[in-house]
Amino acid sequence: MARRIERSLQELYQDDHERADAVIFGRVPDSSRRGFLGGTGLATMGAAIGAAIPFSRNMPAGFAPAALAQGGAAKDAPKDAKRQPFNFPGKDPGLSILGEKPLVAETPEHLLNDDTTPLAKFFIRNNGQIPEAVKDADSWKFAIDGEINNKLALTLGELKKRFQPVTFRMVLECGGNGRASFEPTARGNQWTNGGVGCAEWTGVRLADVLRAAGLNERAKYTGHYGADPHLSGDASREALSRGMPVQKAMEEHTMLVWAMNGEPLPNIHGGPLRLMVPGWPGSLSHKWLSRIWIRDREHDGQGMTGTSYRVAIRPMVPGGKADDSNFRILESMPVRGIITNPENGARLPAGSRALALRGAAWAGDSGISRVDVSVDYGATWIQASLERPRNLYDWTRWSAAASLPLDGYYEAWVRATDNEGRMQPHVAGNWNPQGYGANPMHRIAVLVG
Ligand SMILES: Nc1nc2c(c(=O)[nH]1)N[C@H]1C(S)=C(S)[C@@H](COP(=O)(O)O)O[C@H]1N2
Ligand SMILES: [Mo]
Repeated sequence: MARRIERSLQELYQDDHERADAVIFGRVPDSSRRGFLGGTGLATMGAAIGAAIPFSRNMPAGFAPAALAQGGAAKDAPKDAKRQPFNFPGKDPGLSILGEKPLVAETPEHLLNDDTTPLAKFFIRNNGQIPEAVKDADSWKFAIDGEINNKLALTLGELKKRFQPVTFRMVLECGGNGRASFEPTARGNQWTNGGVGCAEWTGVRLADVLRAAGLNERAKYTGHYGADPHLSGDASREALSRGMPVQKAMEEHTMLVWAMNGEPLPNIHGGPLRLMVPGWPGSLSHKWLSRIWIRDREHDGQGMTGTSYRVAIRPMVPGGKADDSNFRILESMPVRGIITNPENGARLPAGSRALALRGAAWAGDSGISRVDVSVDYGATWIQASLERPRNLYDWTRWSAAASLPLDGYYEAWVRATDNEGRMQPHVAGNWNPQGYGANPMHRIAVLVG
């Protein structure tokens, strides 16, 4: 009996959140009833989950339990698309495919439990075709032109010899990470939280190379070009061509990289040579990099105009029509924390009274000042202990322990705060048509007994 309800509710949640909420909770209640879940709703939900809910008194009304709520690929893709093992040489079969043409795959939160994300688990985001792997990496050609005093054309071999190599562990995050949490659905790949990874990047500082090129007084912005063909195969179109203000290009951690976790940069991650522009949308970290054009104005390449990689300045009506003049380019990424252990849906043996939680948090150009977790729907919070990041733009690993009074259904929530005091919200805010900047708290379902 309970099983049948569970299946149908799960389907209902996949198809129509709002209706599922209405079935479980009754009509969306007025604010005076907030925080109280009525008798029949609670019974239905307990049956659906197959367990008692010890902290049900704290559940906000209209609340979709993490055990039933579906996000990401499930929203758009066929129901079982997310379950298909990912089949790509050198990659973990547990990655979730968000798109095949172009190839896009995210890393489920529980596969981000390593301090340094292994190459096998690192997410993939392409806008165009994947170019063929280069055999002799050191002969790869790269040029800088535009508003500079000395035109620069170098091979990767020359780049390695001429400039001082550096290694930093840094987060690379897709600008659309978190998009799946927008309501109504925003356009683009439905990333949950897995458009992110934290690797050790080896290369040279872009600033050193730009100093050798000699930026002139008109130099204002970069424009990036790479070797990946447009999806259509049309040679006159770029798969992607984004850029950044020269101030960001001159930052100490902005790099030209040829190695990842001590290995030659894999082709799928842009080898032989890519940009690594930490803290800002991943789209700036151009793969298969062949050219940087130094411009006297904001770059206008593929991905720079309209509402691409832009967020609303004044909030707009969710799902409404965008006024392009109300948009600004997304620069630093917002604060985000995730639980990487245990996995969503974990089952602990009956009688377990402690829950050990582990995760990661990061915040664009900022750092993490604290991470809090809750196992009682936000009524009380436990401050996590933080590990010291290795360098700027590294993520902060955190851990926390919560006690569980009884057997039953729990949710663990995590909420990270950046160095400016900005916290993750409960739900995605500042809706925009292409879905940037969604960073609601991450939550997982845990069943004891
Ligand atoms: N040449 C090229 N560079 C690119 C892209 C692309 O499509 N083509 N995608 C960008 C985007 S949107 C992201 S999020 C990152 C993803 O890097 P990864 O595939 O190594 O994880 O690469 C960026 N660099
Ligand atoms: Mo991206």
